[in-house]
Amino acid sequence: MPDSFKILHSSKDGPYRTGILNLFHGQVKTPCFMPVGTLATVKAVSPDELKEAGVGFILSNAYHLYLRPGHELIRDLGGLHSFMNWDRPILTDSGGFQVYSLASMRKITEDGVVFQSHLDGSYHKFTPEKVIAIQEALGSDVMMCLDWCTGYPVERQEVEKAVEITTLWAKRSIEARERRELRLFGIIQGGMHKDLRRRSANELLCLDFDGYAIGGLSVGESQDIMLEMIEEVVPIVPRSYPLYLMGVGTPEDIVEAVHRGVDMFDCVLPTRNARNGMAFTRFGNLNIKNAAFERDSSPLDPECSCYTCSRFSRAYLRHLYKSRELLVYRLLTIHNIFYYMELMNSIRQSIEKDTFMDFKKRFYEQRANKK
Ligand code: PRF
Ligand code: ZN
Repeated sequence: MPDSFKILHSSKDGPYRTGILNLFHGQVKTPCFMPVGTLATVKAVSPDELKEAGVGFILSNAYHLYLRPGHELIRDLGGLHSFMNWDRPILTDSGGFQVYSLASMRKITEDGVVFQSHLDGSYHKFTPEKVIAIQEALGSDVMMCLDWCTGYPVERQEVEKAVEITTLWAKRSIEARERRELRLFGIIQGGMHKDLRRRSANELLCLDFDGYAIGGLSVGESQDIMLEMIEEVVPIVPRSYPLYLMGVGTPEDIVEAVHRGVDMFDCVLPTRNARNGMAFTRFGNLNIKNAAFERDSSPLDPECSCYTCSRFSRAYLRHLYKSRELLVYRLLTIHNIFYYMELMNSIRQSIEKDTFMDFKKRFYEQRANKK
């Protein structure tokens, strides 16, 4: 679908650009970051708080919602947007990664994957067709194909098999889709092998997807290797397609991947780390448990204008955290999400002004300079 992604401004100095994704529930500016709402909720915050923090696009998971409460129940209640009261775009992951990381048993065949639920040990089978049906029942703005995500390190032979099966499943996914108003992305695998990355990308590009994702990264490899794999894929995918790096990452990972041509990201880091007492700031990461904050009346980040930073001190947040008070999870989550949204804003603005390289330099200088 060529009109689902419009490039606004391309850099003359590299493959990075800004753009707009046109989705069923609205438009999203890229490069963008999607906070993770696995169980039809971004943990600890409400949809209104997400909007106030500037969020326009979230990710949810077909695997989890299929197991509980069930995609048919959600469909019968009007779809995922209505169920969770979120009226902006949602991308759902297919379950390829969740089966790989969560299920207690899995057996992959050409037909699909049989796995045991991480909730109650019951047996289930995902096929490419089933996963499309689940995501169409949810009403996801962007659906992801069922894929085979390999770990690291892993035998080359297994990666070859994963690429082959991922392509086979991608073809079946395309044929299975019925709701044309929902977008469908293919997922490039290939582990840490450049030739397999190229093979996977070329095979998927023969199929008619609305966008492409790079999967199988951020599974334990170094940042250098991850970036090399991205550099292998970017020149192959025509620039008219949005490119999504799945499950990445730290602020540094995002800045480097944008520089290399990636448009979309998702990661649990801002939300999960918030619940572990870690705040992202322009001046580096900060652990609210730290004794140094006991009497610190300054906000988490002196330059942040989020709900949390404009009202509460580090000392107060530390006290809440030490007392396991529930409010702290909400306040730290709001701040971290706001930080990620501001990061994406700054990235987009600098690309449009042709000052991304200056932005990048200042980004690293600031993060090395704790306040
Ligand atoms: N495949 C899918 N989802 C994912 C990944 C993948 O490879 C990753 C890799 N880090 C995150 N989420 N389907
Ligand atoms: Zn803040």
